[in-house]
Amino acid sequence: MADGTETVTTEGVLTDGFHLLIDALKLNNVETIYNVPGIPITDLGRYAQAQGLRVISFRHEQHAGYAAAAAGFLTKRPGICMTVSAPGFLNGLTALAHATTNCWPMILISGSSEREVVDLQRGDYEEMDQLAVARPHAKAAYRILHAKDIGLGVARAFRAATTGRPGGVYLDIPGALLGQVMDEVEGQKSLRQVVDLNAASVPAAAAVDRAIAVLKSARKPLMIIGKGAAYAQCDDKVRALVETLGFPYLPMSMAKGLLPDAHPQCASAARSLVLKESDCVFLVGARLNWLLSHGEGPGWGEAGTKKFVQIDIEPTEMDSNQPIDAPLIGDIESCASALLEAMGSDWQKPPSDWTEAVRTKVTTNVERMAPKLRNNTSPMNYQGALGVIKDIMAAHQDTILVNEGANALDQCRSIVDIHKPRKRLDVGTWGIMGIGMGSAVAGAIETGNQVLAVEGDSAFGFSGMEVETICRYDLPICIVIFNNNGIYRGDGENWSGGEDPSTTVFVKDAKYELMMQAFGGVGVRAENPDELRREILAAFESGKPTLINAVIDEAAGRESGNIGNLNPQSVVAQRIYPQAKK
Ligand code: ADP
Ligand code: TZD
Ligand code: MG
Repeated sequence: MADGTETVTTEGVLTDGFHLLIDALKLNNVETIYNVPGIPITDLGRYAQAQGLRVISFRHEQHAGYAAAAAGFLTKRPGICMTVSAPGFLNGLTALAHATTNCWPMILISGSSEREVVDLQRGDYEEMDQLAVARPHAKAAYRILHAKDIGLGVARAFRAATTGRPGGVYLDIPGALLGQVMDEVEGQKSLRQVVDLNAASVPAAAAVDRAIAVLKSARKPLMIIGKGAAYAQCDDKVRALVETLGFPYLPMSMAKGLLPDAHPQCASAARSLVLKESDCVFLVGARLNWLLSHGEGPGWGEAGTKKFVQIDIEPTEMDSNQPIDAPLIGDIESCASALLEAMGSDWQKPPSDWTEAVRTKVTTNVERMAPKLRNNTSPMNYQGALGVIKDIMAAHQDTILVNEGANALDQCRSIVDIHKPRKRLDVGTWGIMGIGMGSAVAGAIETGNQVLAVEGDSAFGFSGMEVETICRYDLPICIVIFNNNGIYRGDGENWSGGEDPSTTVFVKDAKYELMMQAFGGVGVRAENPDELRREILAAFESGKPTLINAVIDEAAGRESGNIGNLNPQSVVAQRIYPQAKK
């Protein structure tokens, strides 16, 4: 300098927590972060974008989180969600718990306030002990305190999210960490790339022999394929296993399309028959949880008459509901390979009286349903509207179908066939509303494919503001709202006779299409199946954000869709309220 003093330049010499974190994510092949900005992570998002990551900003953290969870399912790598502290973190935590419950890898990175202040509960800006709050809802939870540990923390998060049964991992980033500096060269050396992220887990030979023996002895076998098998991304192996075994199979909802739903062994349309009559059930990446009535009750036939074989990567899943006669602990690809090898080339397919009985039932039920799917009424009922969507999905098989609601969910799941793996994103193991727009955004971003979101009007409301996000990123997402003016039905009454609407009904004939128009997308109304078909096809043609307000008969739905039996019953209601139905 002119005065002769020397300036120590730090440029190129030092790095900081912001950049080490970004570099650590990039080193582990992260391409996209789903986020909502704010203190202390606003600049982290800006710098990440500047460093070539795609940073998708949402309007609410829950939807950024659901996007990250869905990304984990679609890609078999942790989806990344980034939030601010306390309330932003809590908003994202719902999605992290959802990812853990669904066995999907996800990492929630939340900024947090000053440790010194938080830990003495002195009342900081957005004060919360986030690590403690996250722990019970996550597969693992870590906090990084020093810049030199960023590589370690990120590596632990990646390993925990994916290894064994996948799940959600929380990574706590105190704001002060981001500003910490360290030598650039040392910093780069401290970063780690996780090797063999989805490591194989090979089943023991004795377990394979035991499984083969049980499968061989079955006279009326059934296979149930769950979303763990879709997640595993060994589609050819699963298909080979199904076709070599020759068993009828039921796909759980997000396993639909792993084999095309029109596959001759698919028994979805004979679900009651196969669950009740089968003598051996082979579970592949599916849990015997509430979605399968825990493997018991009248729908499962006489208790104790079935044998169970199960493939799962999580040892403690075995025997969690029914006794498992032949547990195969390992990843699906390794287990399927071992079974196929042990079965050899002369595997005896199951007795044809069983497979033909199942096939006949499927054909009869499909034929019985067909005319209902051409129901051309206005307003539409669920079948008429879903008949259109079934046709469109058959003609556009790469489309990602997002689906939530009650009737809008249950009827869509059973009517609309899926033709390719991982093309259906829905409410998952918890059966939650609110996954819609986050899943739709992830579907579009992670695959580049057209997305079709079939949404109950209530379900849509949980994430509806994200239509702005969809318009902002100009994503090829077509939202169809099944608008029946409410939750389950739109014709509920206030049993007190008072003026407030019933607890389950919404504003009649709401103009949801205007929400999309407000942000520059296409918003239209469809009153009959022909209009619905035309508008969906126009949306696919243009690739523009589109919202179709599909008018559904408000009396068409059932209480709680297909799961009304889960509602607790009041012993006095029948006596007190004349309106209460049996
Ligand atoms: P669904 O709801 O479709 O029935 P679940 O979520 O209940 O499916 O079950 C998925 C199961 O798949 C979980 O028990 C999980 O541990 C298991 N799983 C996930 N990935 C793999 C894998 N790669 N190999 C084996 N099992 C897996
Ligand atoms: N909140 C959350 C997070 N998840 C839930 N599952 C619910 C509430 C309860 N719930 C259901 O289980 S379905 C549903 C709610 C509120 C909405 C059903 O109405 P819809 O669908 O308009 O989405 P249909 O077609 O009218 O049945
Ligand atoms: Mg509704």
